[in-house]
Amino acid sequence: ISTQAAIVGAGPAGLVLALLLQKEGIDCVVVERQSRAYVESRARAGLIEHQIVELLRKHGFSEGMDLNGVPHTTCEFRHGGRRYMIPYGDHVHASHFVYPQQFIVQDLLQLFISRGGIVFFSHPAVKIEGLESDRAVITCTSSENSVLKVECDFIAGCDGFQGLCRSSIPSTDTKIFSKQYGIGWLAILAEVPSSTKKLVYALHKSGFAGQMPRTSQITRYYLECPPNDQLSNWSDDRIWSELGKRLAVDGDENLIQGPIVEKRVLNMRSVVMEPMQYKRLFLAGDAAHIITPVGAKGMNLAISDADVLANALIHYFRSGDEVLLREYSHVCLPRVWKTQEFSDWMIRLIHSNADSDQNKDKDFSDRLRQVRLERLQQTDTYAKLFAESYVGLKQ
Ligand code: RFL
Repeated sequence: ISTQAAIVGAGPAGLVLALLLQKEGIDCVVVERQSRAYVESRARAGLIEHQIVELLRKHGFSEGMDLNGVPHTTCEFRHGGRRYMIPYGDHVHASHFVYPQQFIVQDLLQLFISRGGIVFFSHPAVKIEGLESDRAVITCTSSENSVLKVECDFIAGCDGFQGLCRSSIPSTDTKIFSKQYGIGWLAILAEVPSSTKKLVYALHKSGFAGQMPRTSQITRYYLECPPNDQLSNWSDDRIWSELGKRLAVDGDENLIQGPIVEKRVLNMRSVVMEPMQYKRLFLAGDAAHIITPVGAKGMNLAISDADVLANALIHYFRSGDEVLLREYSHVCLPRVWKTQEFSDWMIRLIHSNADSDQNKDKDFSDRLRQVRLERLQQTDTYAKLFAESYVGLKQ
């Protein structure tokens, strides 16, 4: 088949891009490695930045989020048995939305398909050719062993960090920047209401613990652990006991225990590729950069890239002018790096071992963490800077 823009990947980046192009009458198709049921149930992110909420609303993609999402304006840090409430929304007059990623994907897919959009599910892209010629070609396979060839003017590589698109770019034409923090997180999904409606970051001497409400019945928890830790080290009993210990503060903490439905170990690392484009191939979202989940930014960056790429493609198909396509990386990367800087700051705030695993340094870092929390509570300008990055304002 032939189209103007072929989109690889039906995650948040690929679907927002598909809808924005569809809205402007640009012909596009999406190819996706997994089945529809799989992508619609993949629970990952949950925190949507203020400017992404505005973007989804502006284009009419926010019905589900507006009905079922929950606005958040305060987060809570815990350290040394004390709570530090940060009313970040008040500092910048803006709020986050908590609405799980799988629901966003469901909403976007439903909208795109109901408007006539085509998604080839269970069709992994296996080969990309013709990037240097007039038309590029993506070859996909399917479970029936049939082959689908998609010929197009441009390819949007929205296929995540493990996808094919980034690896189709010659390594001599790009530079990869990466950082490993030497820290692991056990990411847990539990079918329980959270004990508080706020996002909680607990800085404990046994390691970080996080409590992030997702819906009234589902909570995401995080526990710091060694990188590459084995899941077999984490029985449900041990998880609840560590959460109880690390989240404890003076007062009324009541951790509600219940079924744990998912657990996985994430290694804290960040990667950025520059530029985010090669000839007819443009990367968006996790395909171009990944970020530690500390500041809850990955999905937000992915949607922001999709918006920039959609504008560039729409401009090109209307006018034949390639200027915005040439500018794509230059427009996206400053935001990506500002977000990486914030995430790096957050990681040092909530971990005492982000720079070194030596215990004497840990004590020093711990004092710095305490000062940072006090300044967040007491110094308006410091808190405002945090709030701007955390809630995600236009930068
Ligand atoms: P996705 O969502 O990975 O989608 C890529 C899609 O491409 C498909 N694909 C292919 N399709 C065809 N052919 C191939 N060869 C293909 N290879 C791959 C995949 O099947 C998939 O459907 O990338 P996208 O769109 O760039 O979106 C990125 C976000 O998903 C990611 O950054 C976030 O989930 C990160 N993240 C968070 N981000 C936030 O903004 N806020 C959060 O609160 C937040 N929490 C999280 C997170 C990520 C987590 N994990 C599991 C890493 C919490 C966790 C636990």
